[in-house]
Amino acid sequence: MSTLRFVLGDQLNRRIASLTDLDPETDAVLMVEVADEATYVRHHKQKIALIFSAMRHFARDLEAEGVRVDYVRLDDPLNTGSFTGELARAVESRRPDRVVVTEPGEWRVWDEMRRWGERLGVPVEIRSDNRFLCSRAEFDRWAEGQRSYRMEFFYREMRRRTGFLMDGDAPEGGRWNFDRENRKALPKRVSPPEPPRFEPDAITREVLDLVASRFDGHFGRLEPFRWPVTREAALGALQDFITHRLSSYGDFQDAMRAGSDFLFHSALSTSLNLGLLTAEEVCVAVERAYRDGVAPLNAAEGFVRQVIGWREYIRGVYWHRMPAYAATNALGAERRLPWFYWSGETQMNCLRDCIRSTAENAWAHHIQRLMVTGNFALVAGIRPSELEEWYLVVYADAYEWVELPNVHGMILWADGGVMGSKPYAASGAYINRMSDYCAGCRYDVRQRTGPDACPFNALYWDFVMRHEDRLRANGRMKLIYDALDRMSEGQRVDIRESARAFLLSDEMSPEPPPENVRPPLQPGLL
Ligand code: FAD
Ligand code: DLZ
Ligand code: SF4
Repeated sequence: MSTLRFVLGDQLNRRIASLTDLDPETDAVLMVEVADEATYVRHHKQKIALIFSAMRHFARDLEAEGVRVDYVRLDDPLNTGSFTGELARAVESRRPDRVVVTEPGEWRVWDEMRRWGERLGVPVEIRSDNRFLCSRAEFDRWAEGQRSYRMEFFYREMRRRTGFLMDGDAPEGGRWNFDRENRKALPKRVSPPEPPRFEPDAITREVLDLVASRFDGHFGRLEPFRWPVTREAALGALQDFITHRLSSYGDFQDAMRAGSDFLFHSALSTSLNLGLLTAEEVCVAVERAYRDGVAPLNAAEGFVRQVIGWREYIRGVYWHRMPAYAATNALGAERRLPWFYWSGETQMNCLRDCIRSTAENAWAHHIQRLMVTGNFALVAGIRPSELEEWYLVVYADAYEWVELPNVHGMILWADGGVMGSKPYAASGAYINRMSDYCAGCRYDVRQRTGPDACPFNALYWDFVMRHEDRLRANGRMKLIYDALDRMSEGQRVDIRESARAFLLSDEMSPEPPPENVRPPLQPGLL
């Protein structure tokens, strides 16, 4: 029986479900670079380069093994530009007995994939994505009957199931979660080591040229390009993290520092989400480092929680709730996304630095995504669909299965609390405590209202007042509403006026300034 095995651009693992029973004698692998995927949102230039380069390297390695690969390049004159069009062409020319594919990471593609068999007149087998430790069906069983979910309970189940950091039936160190230890600000004397840069080889250089010519108007800098594009390089990145950064990962997980883009984070998300690394192997490596005394428990547990907890939970929620999930807007947020999210041109130092790092690296660390760009959008009431598109475009690790629940649920609380018990709203005081941003800012973080006050402050309290009906009854918001109750009516009026003045200011305009003659989405000016 001849099988055509269709491998998508983020399924680059030799053990992916669609390749497990590959027979080089009878089978062929199909991989396609298509315009539809590169432009349905205008992805960051580095993200497109990363995916195309990693795809080409993966195809090369399969060919070296003796596997037949039908690899369609973006500039192939016969390329139809879509997954369905390219699969149809391959079925027409190869006439396989069946097509085998692994389920995709987006509902949009899944919906298309389910129709392939009927449309193309060939049996199509869609296999469960074995890059995840918890399958869609297993998550559905866990979530069944619950109106809202809590990551912490899911995480404990995953610890028991996988055995990571367990001491018999109990969690290693007697506690499931060491998050309390992981909230230190970064002392001035600590200099985080830079993660490795992987210099482009000939394959990557060719892709960089292609992206420069075809996607010049897309957001972000294309070079310097630093990302691992092969499994070998990704394993090197994992080892580098364990040797140089893991031991401080826990302590400084929530810290931020201007101009210091990676701190002690692993920067492994691009490799994990492409399939170059698996969740299991990174956790095995981190647990081994802990058991060998290379890293403390708060670091190892913090990392394992992100991977077998948050990452699997986020994906489970996505598939369990889609497609209805994306359509909710529980807080009725309708403001347009300000232009500065694309240009970086804002006087708010924290946002300027996070958007600069995003433009330069196609990456920002978690607390920047959560407490700066995300928190600002939450308290300013940005429309979920606009912010979701921004996050999907700008990060090299962004695919809808992971981007959407993080933005829609975790940040904007647009799901009304399905995923997280309370919105992650914070004033400037939080950013000041966890970073050095405020010292270099034109705004004053200690002022709550007035033209020089940190905009996060008035926007935060305005948010708390705006959503009082919905949030006051939430036990986790009690201290906040107690503080609001202590404010005088005059203070509340000042807050509302300050927030309103800022929201109407030029900073918040969704359009580029009229004198802006640069191509759109081009933050080379930063
Ligand atoms: P580390 O801090 O080293 O963490 C290790 C790994 O844990 C990450 O590589 C990642 O695979 C996983 N992880 C950690 N937190 C999460 C989370 N909340 N959801 C899923 N996985 C997690 N991550 C993405 O991979 N793609 C996205 O598009 C994405 N969008 C986000 C949007 C928002 C608003 C927020 C708050 C978070 C988002 N995250 C996303 C999660 C997280 O910010 C990134 O995974 C992390 O910054 C990647 O850097 P790292 O590999 O150094 O992570
Ligand atoms: C993101 C992306 C891009 C930019 N280009 C391609 C591509 O040309 N070919 C491909 O197979 N995959 C690409 N991808 C990743 C897909 O968008 C991804 O597989 C789906 O969104 C499902 O996760
Ligand atoms: Fe950001 Fe406010 Fe601090 Fe400026 S003062 S860096 S706007 S938190």
